[in-house]
Amino acid sequence: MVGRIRNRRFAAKVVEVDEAAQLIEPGDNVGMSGFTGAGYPKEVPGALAKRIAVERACGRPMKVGLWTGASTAPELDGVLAEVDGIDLRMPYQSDPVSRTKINAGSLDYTDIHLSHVAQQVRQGIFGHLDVAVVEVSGITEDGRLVPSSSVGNNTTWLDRADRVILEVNSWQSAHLAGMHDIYYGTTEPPGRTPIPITRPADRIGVPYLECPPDKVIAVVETESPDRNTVFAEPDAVSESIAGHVLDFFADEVHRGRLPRNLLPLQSGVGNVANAVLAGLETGPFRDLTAYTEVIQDGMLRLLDAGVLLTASATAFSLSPAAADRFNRDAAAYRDRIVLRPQEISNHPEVVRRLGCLAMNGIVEADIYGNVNSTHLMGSRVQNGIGGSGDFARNAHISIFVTPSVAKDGAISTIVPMVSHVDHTEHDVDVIVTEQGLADLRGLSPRRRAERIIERCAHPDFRPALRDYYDRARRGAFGFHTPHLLDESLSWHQRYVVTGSMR
Ligand code: 0RQ
Repeated sequence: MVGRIRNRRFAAKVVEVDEAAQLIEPGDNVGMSGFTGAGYPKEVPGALAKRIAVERACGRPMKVGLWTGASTAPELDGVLAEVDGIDLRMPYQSDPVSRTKINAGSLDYTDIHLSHVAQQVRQGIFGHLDVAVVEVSGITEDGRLVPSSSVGNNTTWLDRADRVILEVNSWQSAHLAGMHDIYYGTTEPPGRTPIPITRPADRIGVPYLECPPDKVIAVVETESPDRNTVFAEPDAVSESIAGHVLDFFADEVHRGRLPRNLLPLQSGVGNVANAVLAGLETGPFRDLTAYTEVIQDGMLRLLDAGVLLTASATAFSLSPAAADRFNRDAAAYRDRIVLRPQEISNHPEVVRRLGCLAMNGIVEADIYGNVNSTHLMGSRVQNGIGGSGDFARNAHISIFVTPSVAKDGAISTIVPMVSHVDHTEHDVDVIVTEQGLADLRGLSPRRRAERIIERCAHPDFRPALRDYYDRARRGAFGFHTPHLLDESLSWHQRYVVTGSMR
């Protein structure tokens, strides 16, 4: 057989997308593929949303539990949120429609560490998984599935679901075959054995996903691009942040604490994280490696430039232009990129063993080094914790990057007390803004406060932070981590009331 579906048993299951969507029942928990806009099913979610709208019009409200790898795209999260078709969403999202509904209190969202999803699902924490809807880039003659541009939780979905719907997307490069490393060695404790990755590009599994054909209830053929966001071109602020990070790395090398080719890099989502990668392109470091979650434009450019030798991740997160380029040249990247299940790409054991240098974006940090990655003004979720906690807690050095102000200077991202905590002071080694870099390692809380205010705060907010800290040092209940409790969140309250922290 030719084409992307080369197995007769699977080929016999090809149906129109509307027919496939009819096979999902009201109340089902549905595990869908997809991670940061890559490898998500492109057509079944839309057909399901249409069906949900029709059911509602007929007086039969229908919702499904929606589980994925991480964020997807408007064709999945957006359409299903639009028709109020989602009962519970987990573990990460960045969709504007979903975000609005979550923050309006009409959509339940459970935001969990990405490395925890598979084991919690295996334990049944979220209930039973009824259906898996998984995009693949092909099916081999002997019935194995060639994964697409993300792996995410697909092994778990295919393993746990009663029924499986496959989307075979011929837009995805046929040369993805062989790029994946699917590890089937994870078991539940007791009796777990070490994950034998000792270098970022080690391959410890097989290149294909396995799924018993009997479980497959429908196969849908698609030819649709991944829909990723375009990154903003690095601006002066993000270039300056990147410069501080590079100087810090150079100093660590100089002190003999990092090798000349650094340690495996992890870089989070967002424009600033992407800009730091762009900075590495022209920096002094060569022969780098990455053990990370997503391969974004900046990382692909580092591979192209030969600065990065190999990269391990669970997904791509490329702009349309970079995705086109990757699709043209995928064969050339096959030996240098490894895509793994997110349980492995984000595994604490491996992150600690390899000594990853973790760099993640944040919403805000406080003067003692606690970090909020997820909530605006303590109550509105932006995206989710994603993999930042998996890496930050276990990294060799955990770095958080942010511009010092947001919303045209109305908000200071360095605040007296964070309005929500994702990464505690114990997991935060370094904070960087365009103003400077604060290395917090080894410092007591009061010394951390002095360093963060001096090095990271914007000059417009620095005097007010100093004033708060000085008064807290005199009037707090205790002087280990001095706070004025009636004032510590007043900056956020002022923003909520007046539209500015000033
Ligand atoms: O809002 O678009 O309405 O203006 O938040 O901010 O500056 O574009 O930042 O793209 O670097 O993302 C933390 C969201 C930063 C991201 C976050 C407003 C700001 C803007 C976005 P507008 P920017 P970035 C592994 C790593 C958690 C997950 C993670 C993130 C919007 O990095 O989701 O790390 N991280 N995963 O105006 C109010 C503040 C604000 C603020 C920014 N202090 N108060 N609003 N904004 N700071 C990868 C994965 O897990 C997949």
